[in-house]
Amino acid sequence: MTQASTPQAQIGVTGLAVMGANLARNLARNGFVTAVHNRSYAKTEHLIAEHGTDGSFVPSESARDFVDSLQSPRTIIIMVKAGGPTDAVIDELTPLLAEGDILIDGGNALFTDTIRREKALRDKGIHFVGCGISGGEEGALNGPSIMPGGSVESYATLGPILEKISAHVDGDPCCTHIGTDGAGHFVKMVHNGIEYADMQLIAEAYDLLRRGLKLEPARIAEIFRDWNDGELDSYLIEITAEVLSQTDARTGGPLVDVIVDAAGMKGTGTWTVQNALDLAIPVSGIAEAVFARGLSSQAAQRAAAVGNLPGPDGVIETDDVDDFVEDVRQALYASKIVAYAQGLDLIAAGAQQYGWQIDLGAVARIWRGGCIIRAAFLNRITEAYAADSGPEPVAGADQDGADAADGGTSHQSLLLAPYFTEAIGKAQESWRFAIAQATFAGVPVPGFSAALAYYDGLRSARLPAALIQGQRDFFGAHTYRRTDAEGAFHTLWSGDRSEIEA
Ligand code: NBP
Repeated sequence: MTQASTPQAQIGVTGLAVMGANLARNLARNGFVTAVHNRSYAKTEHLIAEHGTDGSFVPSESARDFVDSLQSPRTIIIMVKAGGPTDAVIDELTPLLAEGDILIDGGNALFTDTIRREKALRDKGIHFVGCGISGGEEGALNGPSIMPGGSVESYATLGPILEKISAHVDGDPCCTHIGTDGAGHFVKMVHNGIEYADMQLIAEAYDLLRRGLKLEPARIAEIFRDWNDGELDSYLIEITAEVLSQTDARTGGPLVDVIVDAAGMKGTGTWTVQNALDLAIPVSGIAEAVFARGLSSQAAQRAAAVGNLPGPDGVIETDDVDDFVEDVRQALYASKIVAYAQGLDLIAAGAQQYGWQIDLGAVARIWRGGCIIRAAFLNRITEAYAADSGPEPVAGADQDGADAADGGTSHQSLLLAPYFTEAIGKAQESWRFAIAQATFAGVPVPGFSAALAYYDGLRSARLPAALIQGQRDFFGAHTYRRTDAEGAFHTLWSGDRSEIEA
């Protein structure tokens, strides 16, 4: 530990709760002289007392001393509660900063807040970098996945530091410049949305094995361990096996059986769906995951319905348990591919909407390590975007004409990358069978079903949207386009039913 006399710190962290403290330790362990500050000094003192030997820290009690302890141009990471607290810290620090300084928000900010903050600080000559950081407290300490936005210029200074402290996979850092202003926080938001979908799909697979096949959690843990050796190899599958094999000390039974079945959420999944709705991008896997958490938490409604709403008892009859377990595995894999494809579509649409140049292959690459959705399968996504035959923008796919829905994307689905087309092709018989069995047995699989419905919708040459356009024209004169002529048309429904050009 060193004392603040002359500016000596290379980077600073303000906000020393679990994430900030661990990030500061990570920086110090990687050889950066790290200034540390927190609104209440106790957390700063605690960090220095407990971990001061991790590296070189410069603690400060006041914001001014903290800023003065940093070499110019100053580089400061804010790790406080998102929303008002972030604005409060920015307001406190800004008058103390000089042109060219870099202020990084590593919290889970809403990307539109980041766009606003970046613009306000840019006008003052300060680089504001909204930076998604994933991996929880363990990731922050040992190497997270880092998604910085902000100016290209700021990344020249910041990039080498963040890349050094990030997780590394096959020698590559799990950090890249995502795009300008709010791009990093947008991608982090979608990352969290995909995390929701992935967890829901795993939970549905578990439910089919537990309730459907009546397997014990310890046995299901073994199945998940086995799955983790194959295509599904991922952090979430790995920790699922850990949770399922945990014995409850109080009851001696499986811990999962005594955990209240109401899933919490902090809001980033909801943000993802809200923004997907604004951009008219179907992220049904993420939406179903958010809704399923909502349903799980409706305790009173559920209690009133149990035993009172008729339906099957959830038991799946099968002659061959191993065969059905494999069907569930394939259903999980196919649904997961769809959920990721939808999330990447949303990133592509966000990039289009907000003017970001986002390399989707690089996004998949930096999600391979450090973050909650890290998975072997992300290599396949990176490869798909790198390959000549990978998903390319679709020329002329933008919607136009009569009252087309706003939004949409010209980006081609990941599902059309040969590797994924083949993977889903192989999985789909099992996928359909598992969903059909679940439906007959009364086991809810909203994530699996929504993914399959999306897949079948995407590959349909004709959709019933034609009828919807007819209905809309009938009651609201919204017009429709024809398959055989240019322009917008309206049928005089309450007149002689002739068609006019609108
Ligand atoms: P919290 O989100 O719990 O925030 C606590 C920190 O915010 C403390 O340092 C607190 O200072 C500070 N703070 C508050 Br609250 N109001 C403040 C104000 N008005 N002015 C200055 N400081 C204020 O901390 P966290 O869980 O470490 O998360 C930090 C950020 O990282 C959040 O945005 C979070 O969403 C994000 N994140 C968290 C995780 C995770 O796994 N926890 C993962 C990824 C991202 P005090 O000590 O004086 O009260």
